[in-house]
Amino acid sequence: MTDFFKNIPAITYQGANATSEFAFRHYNPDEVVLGKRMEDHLRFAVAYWHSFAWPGGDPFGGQTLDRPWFGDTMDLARQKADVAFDMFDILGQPFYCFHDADARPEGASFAETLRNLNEIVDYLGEKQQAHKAKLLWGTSNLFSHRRWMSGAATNPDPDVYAYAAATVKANMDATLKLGGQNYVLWGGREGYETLLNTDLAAERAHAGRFLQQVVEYKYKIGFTGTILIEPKPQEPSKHQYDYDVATVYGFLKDFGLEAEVKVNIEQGHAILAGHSFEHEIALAASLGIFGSIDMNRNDYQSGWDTDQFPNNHAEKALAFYEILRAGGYTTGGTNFDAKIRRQSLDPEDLILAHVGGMDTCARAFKAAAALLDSGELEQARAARYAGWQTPAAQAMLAGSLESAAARVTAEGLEPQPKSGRQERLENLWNKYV
Ligand code: XUL
Ligand code: CO
Repeated sequence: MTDFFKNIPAITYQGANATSEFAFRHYNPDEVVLGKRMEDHLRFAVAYWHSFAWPGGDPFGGQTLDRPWFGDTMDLARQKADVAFDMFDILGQPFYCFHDADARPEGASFAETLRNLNEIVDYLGEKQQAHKAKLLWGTSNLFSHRRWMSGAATNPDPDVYAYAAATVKANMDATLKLGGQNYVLWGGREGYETLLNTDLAAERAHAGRFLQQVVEYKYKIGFTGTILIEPKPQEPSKHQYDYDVATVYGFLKDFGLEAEVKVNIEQGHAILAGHSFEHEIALAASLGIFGSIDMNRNDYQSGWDTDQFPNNHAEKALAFYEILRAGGYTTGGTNFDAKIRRQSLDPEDLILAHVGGMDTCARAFKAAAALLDSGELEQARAARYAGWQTPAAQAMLAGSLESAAARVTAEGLEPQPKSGRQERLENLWNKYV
């Protein structure tokens, strides 16, 4: 154990009336809900980048967080991993996620960067052996270095496509080696700043071919995890090709990948796209491409991807309801793609941000599970659509526009509007949250 988190106890479940800050009030990993332990339902993960690699900058100011492991040497990278696994232990985290660039220093050449990556991956593998936390997903940072400024797979320069391919290959190898359950692609620079200099059709075609190559490579190396695309409409690019779940689904269909690739849905990204988090989850589930979530909350006023820790359980319950309704996670999980505020300097802030986030999710999850288990909402929904169970309605779907029209005259149909009962359902919802 390093001394970064010294004096911080391991966090345990102490119930809603716990007096210590360092306690779970709602997250009880061993509590069985709907036939499964909460830990196995929620599958929490820590994001390496926000917690251990982010210096606290914003567009107007630089580093505020002082961490003893900041720097570019392999020794510091190992120290960072030590502190990370200390935190996973304190929180009892079952999973973590990382980009290559979060964990290893950049080398002077691709070969050196790869050597650094492989060395740190071996070290992370040793840490995983000795600790509980395992890898939920690996990914490549194809957005921070200046070589990616005009895109990775969508770059006008084919040499950058090659560099992106080499980078993703290395990180898929790393993810396989660490037993990662998913591999994520988020295309922060896969988009454009201005259409004036952009061949949109070519860029989209290259992105599609790249993703096909990723899937081909997955089979070649025997990676049995899930390939996930993380939609986001913009930021850093003005427009990103993986705008939202609907756009990604169209893209996957276009390139024959809808059975191969699923989505990692982030709350803040959904908000930026003008959707609710639960909308994106429900849509992905209905299309058979729901994979995993990045859990955070956006500031509703700033319009930025603020990546804050969730603290509104009533809001998150809507998301967990859709996840449970979809049958829960398979390889996916709840990754806290969330960062403390830049004024939150203390080691305690980092731990307690996660404690609060986990408790918020657990509380949301339990409310959603209880409502789903009661069947009350699903019965109301089914009753609203009951008319579609009749043979006449089914025959109409199998028939034509004319046969439907003929029914109107033959049966003298005059549909009578019925209440949508929204407020009654909202009251029902409030009974559970
Ligand atoms: C950026 C974002 C990324 C992805 C992984 O908005 O969410 O951190 O989750 O690259
Ligand atoms: Co994310």
